[in-house]
Amino acid sequence: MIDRLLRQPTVKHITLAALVMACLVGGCDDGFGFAPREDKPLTKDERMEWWRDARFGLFIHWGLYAVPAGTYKGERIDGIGEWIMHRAKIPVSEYEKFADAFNPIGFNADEWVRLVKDAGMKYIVITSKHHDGFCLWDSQVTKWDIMDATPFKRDILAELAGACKKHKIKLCFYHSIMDWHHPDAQRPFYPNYNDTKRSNPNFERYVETYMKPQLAELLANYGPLGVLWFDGEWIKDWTEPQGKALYAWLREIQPDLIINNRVGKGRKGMEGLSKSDEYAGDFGTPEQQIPATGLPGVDWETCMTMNDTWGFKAYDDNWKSSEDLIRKLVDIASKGGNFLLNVGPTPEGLIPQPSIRRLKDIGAWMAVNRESIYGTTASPVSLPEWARCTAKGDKLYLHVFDWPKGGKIKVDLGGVSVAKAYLLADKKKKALPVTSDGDLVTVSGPNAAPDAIASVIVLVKEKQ
Ligand code: FHN
Repeated sequence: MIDRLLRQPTVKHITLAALVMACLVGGCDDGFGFAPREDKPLTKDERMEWWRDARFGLFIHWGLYAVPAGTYKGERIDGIGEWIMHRAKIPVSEYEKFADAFNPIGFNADEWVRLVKDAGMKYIVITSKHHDGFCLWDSQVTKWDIMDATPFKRDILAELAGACKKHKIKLCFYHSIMDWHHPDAQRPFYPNYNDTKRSNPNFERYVETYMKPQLAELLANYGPLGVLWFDGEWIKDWTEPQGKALYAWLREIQPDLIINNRVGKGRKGMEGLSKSDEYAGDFGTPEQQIPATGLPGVDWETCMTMNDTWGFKAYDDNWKSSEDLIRKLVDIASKGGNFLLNVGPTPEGLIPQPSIRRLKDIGAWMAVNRESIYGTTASPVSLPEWARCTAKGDKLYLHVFDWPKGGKIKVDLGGVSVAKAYLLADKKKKALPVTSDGDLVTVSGPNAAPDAIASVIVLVKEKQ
């Protein structure tokens, strides 16, 4: 029934929302790891709980741009790979040809989700549609999708939804408001698809008869989603009131949904949210950066590439080291944020080997130290460059990046008294000697660093 309605773009979307909601409330099991629906709507804190606990997720930028992989007509195109259509000024009719070559038979949703789980990540955010407008699912409102335009003809999002359900990983969708393919959106702006000064007089039609029906499909057919992660909101035709209305409409359909700040124009300053109700969205999205002191008072998530591109670029070898990525995860957690780390799979459907290696390294560190990341809050103390701290219950987790020779760790805990200290890696929790001199606490650990990247000392606070 919903399917049939979705094929009629003129359907009144309020009715559609009600139908989708009825389906979700009535028919969904909780196999996705979501709490069963309460009669009472969740508070924001309750709704954000799983996300705040998770701290670490995988961003996947995957689409037709993986086919040219950074090269067009023999020329290497500067910039991020998924922008090649714009950067190389590729007309829509030419770009559409990449769909014929998109046949990622190596794609294995189960393997991807296992990799995510083993890396210690709790959620996946995948590009349902990036700026090129191409859809990775079986959309009924366009033929510009995986089923109709490519030889692959498998609903990638459905396969991922199945694997996420099986492995209890939250599935989340990235969705671009800007659309370079749709005639009522930015397509007529060619050769400058990203012209931020131009308007399309038919943009409202794109929103009502294309974007919203597509979002309704995503909410109806892939189980309860964790997050809808919008992007491409900077275009002239998108306004904050539209963002607020879309936010409300989506949460009518899935009340527990979490939505990022780019649903509206909330990407301000350090890409956080205003503490007032000025902007729509639930969390800020600093991109390729970690705010120096976090974003106190708002939820936030740093998204970041492992090399210099989001979408696959065959020759981008500027990889961050595993050490750097693990320390970034710790740094972000110590400032109260989440880390959304990106991979850009190949046109064959494979996650690049350098990304896999890094995810495995992070997973090995997380297997020992995850307690110091999940469910923690920002550091209550400020520490020097060589250390970070996270907090949970009666414990502080002191992450030491540069272990001092001799193993004496001296930190100013601002008056916190320590009842016991031990290495998180030590299953026996053998107490390490602790002395205090005013606010300065000294923990005596082993001479050599227990972990070359980040050794975690658990500091159990004295009961007050
Ligand atoms: O233009 C996009 C870019 O391609 C990528 O998707 C990133 C991820 O956050 N967001 C946009 C730029 O802010």
